[in-house]
Amino acid sequence: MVRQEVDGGVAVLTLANPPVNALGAALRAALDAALGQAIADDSVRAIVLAAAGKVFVGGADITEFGKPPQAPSLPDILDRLDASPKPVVAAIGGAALGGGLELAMACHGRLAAPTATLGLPEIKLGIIPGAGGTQRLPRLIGPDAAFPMMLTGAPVSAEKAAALGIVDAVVLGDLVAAARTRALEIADSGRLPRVRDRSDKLTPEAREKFDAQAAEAVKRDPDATNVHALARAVRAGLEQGFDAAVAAERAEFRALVEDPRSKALRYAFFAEREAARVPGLAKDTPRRPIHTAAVIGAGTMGGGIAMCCANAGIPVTVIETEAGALERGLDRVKGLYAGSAKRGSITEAQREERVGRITGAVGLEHAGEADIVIEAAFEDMGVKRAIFSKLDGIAKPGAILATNTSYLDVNAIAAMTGRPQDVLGLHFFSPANVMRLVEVVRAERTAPEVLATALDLGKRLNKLPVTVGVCFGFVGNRMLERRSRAGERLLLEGALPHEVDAAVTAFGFRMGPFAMGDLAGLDIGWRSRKDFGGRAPIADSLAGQGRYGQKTGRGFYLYPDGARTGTRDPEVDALIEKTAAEHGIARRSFDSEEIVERLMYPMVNEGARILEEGIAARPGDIDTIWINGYNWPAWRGGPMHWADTVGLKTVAGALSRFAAETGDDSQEPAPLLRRLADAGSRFADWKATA
Ligand code: 3H9
Repeated sequence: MVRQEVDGGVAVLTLANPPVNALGAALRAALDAALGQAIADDSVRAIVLAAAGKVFVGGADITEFGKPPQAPSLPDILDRLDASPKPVVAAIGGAALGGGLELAMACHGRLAAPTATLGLPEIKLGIIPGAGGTQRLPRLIGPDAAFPMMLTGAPVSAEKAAALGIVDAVVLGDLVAAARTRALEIADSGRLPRVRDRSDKLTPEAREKFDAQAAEAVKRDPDATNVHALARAVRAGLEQGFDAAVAAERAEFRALVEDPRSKALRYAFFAEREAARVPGLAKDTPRRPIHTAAVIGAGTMGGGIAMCCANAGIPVTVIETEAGALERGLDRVKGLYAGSAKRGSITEAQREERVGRITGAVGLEHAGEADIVIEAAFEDMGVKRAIFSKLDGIAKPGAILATNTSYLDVNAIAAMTGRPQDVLGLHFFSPANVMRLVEVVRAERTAPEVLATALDLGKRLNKLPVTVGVCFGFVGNRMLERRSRAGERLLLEGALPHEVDAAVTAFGFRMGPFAMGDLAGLDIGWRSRKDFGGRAPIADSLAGQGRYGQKTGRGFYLYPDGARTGTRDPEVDALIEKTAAEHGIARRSFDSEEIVERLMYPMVNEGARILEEGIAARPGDIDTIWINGYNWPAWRGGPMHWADTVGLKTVAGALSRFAAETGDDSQEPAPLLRRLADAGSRFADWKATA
């Protein structure tokens, strides 16, 4: 796991623990032994720490968290580095994250390749750095630069790391050779620079700035236990000696590993990666080459999808039925790119390049050359059927034909072509150029290589593709529909929109369902219910009065003078009361806990049906969809993980009660949920049998 080569007085230790050189027990033991050996070897004057593969070190092995500790620990290894009489230089060729950066910071020098990225992302896993990161980073770059970096967890580029002082230099040529030279220079100087000994960056101004940042962070996210812990750990380093502060950090880290928030975030990390593997789809499934794309429809969705292609370097033709719509769509895309360039999130050259990859055309016949055609036309079965039957005669043989439908039957769309094996759904989320989630809808006859190609394309587009089966609304919208229905029912039974929204934001969503409805436009659900059925008497009455939400200044809330946050409208309260009376429903009050249960348990129930029907392969896939497409709070791990933490017996019992109270049998626990609840089991233990 650690290769050792001694040459010219330098021992080069190369970590080789694919795929990301995570610092698991075996690698730690090998590294500790190799360091011990190099330090003891009289022919060695200096040591270089390098890594095989694209990643330097991806951090501690997250799978070991919560398990009995195995020596040597990472802090033990860092103690060895601190005590080393010989210089150790880190040659950082790729990502140095978490424990990886902590390891590098305990070395006496750090050089990075231009492609390296460096960061302490622990916060995203609900923890804080646990091997001196909260102490060494502030000593290297000042607490006022270190705290925001650890608070966001976002890595910095090699160039930025050099500018900040995290690495000594960026090396364009042979990184290991440069690290050898640097290690010998340090050995010759007779002085071992240790980050732990530095205090030059701990200036009164930097401390003051950090204090303000910490106060603000804690205020913004008062429930985030790890944000509080991070602030305390950094402060400990300013008030106590290094060793005492490291001990304080370690105690915080250990406590956080047991925090349910961290457990949920770690679960979500692995669920997201597992979602990339589709059961039964062989790894070596052949892929079709994708060099060019066509997007049908220049609306918000089509434009966003075209941008994703252009951003990934894929030339794309945007197709419309008439020149005006095309021009408006392309102008919108250009405007979005101009905005990004103005904000500095892309360079002017990138803007030009990306805009240059998008061509407009009128008429479906322009889709003939594309390797993949993504239809993003109006959400109407008739429109989609017509497009696909025409495409069948236009697209070149072997082209992948994708529909960006959010609800419709992809099997029926595929049946409009003589090549259903080439057809699947790619359900992007709005705005498509921003949202990472894509539901990849595998239809009955989609060929494995078409699915595999689409999944690869998703990654190329920097998306998070999750494979789902065909049903109305797939995974995300099908469950959302349950929540919407429950929301309407709550209003009739006594809750008011602002109470429901407050309960949902307190649960952790950025927005409640009614504020969200107003933002998206109440006309959308209204039209869709007209087309597909479904009842939402209150939302429908509002939409029927032309109260579409923010865009008309009135919906569930009032938005006077273009306000972005709504205020309560007594007329809506009266409408709700009147509608409840018409339905003969006696109203009562609900507390937030009950509101959350009423809204979320039916979603979990639908999730159970989705699993049993094989629409999603794993509970983790459902959770990945909800966290990344619907803003489910990641620290609650997604609806299925959350239900496990609540206890499935409790969830099933409550659903039976809702069914009895509302007379709605569809609230009864789904067979899978009931089975798991009766067995005292969890979704996490469930495996598909088919
Ligand atoms: C930490 O360091 C705590 C310390 O402060 C204190 C210690 C005392 N552990 O993402 P990918 C797996 S906390 C275990 O697809 P990429 C991953 O599950 C850690 N496994 O690759 C996947 O497995 P599979 C702080 C890990 O090239 C495979 O590796 N570090 C770990 O797109 C490939 O992963 C982080 O939070 C891990 N640390 O991206 C960084 N990392 O193939 C977390 C990955 O079976 N990691 N795996 O599904 C990342 O952000 C990305 O993996 C990385 C590579 C950018 C490194």
